[in-house]
Amino acid sequence: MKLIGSLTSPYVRKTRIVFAEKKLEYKFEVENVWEPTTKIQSHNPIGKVPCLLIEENESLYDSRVIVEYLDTLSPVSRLIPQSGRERANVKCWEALGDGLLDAGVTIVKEKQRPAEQISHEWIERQLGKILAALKTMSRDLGEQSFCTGVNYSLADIAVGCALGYLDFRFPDIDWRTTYPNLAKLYEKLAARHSFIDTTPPAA
Ligand code: GSF
Repeated sequence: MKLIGSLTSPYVRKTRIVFAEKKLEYKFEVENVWEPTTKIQSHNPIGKVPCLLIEENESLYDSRVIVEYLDTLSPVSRLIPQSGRERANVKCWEALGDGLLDAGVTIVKEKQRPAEQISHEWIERQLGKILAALKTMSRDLGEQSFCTGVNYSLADIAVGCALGYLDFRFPDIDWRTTYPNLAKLYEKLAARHSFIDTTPPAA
């Protein structure tokens, strides 16, 4: 399998962490999808990474689809419960982490527009989503060891990638002071090899 991605994308990071936790082999191809010469659309018509090539002409895209597939490939370290409410809960945590990322990526892109075109109202709206997501993460984590209780799961990976992205792109958001329980969780996650090996390079 070959994963197409970038070293800075938090969605790609989530996928690489799952590869590592599942102990699955893969090749990693770095692709800059913002270059006009990118060939990403021959594998993913939406033009985004991560994109997983299963065969030369067979691809899977969207990190949520890829990680769900990877989890079925090996019984090592099950990351998503098989069914029911438990499964939906883990996927909802993932949606929360990814939703925070979507808002963050939107802000980063908005700020790259020419100064006179930047909408501060739009940025504030996205910032509101980030802050609301953090509040919900902290409330639902409570004093548990991991997002859904005692077991490490995809929920923790998604939340860890979201918090890591805030450190990377939004160092002014002091989520550690506001939410010490998230800081405690993140400290545990950041010590895992899967997180250490996928830390984004300094901006
Ligand atoms: C989001 C992927 C994404 O936005 C997923 O895979 O989970 N829901 C998708 N990827 C960005 C890179 S980044 O900001 O992480 C991307 O490839 N953007 C290219 C574009 O044309 O929007």
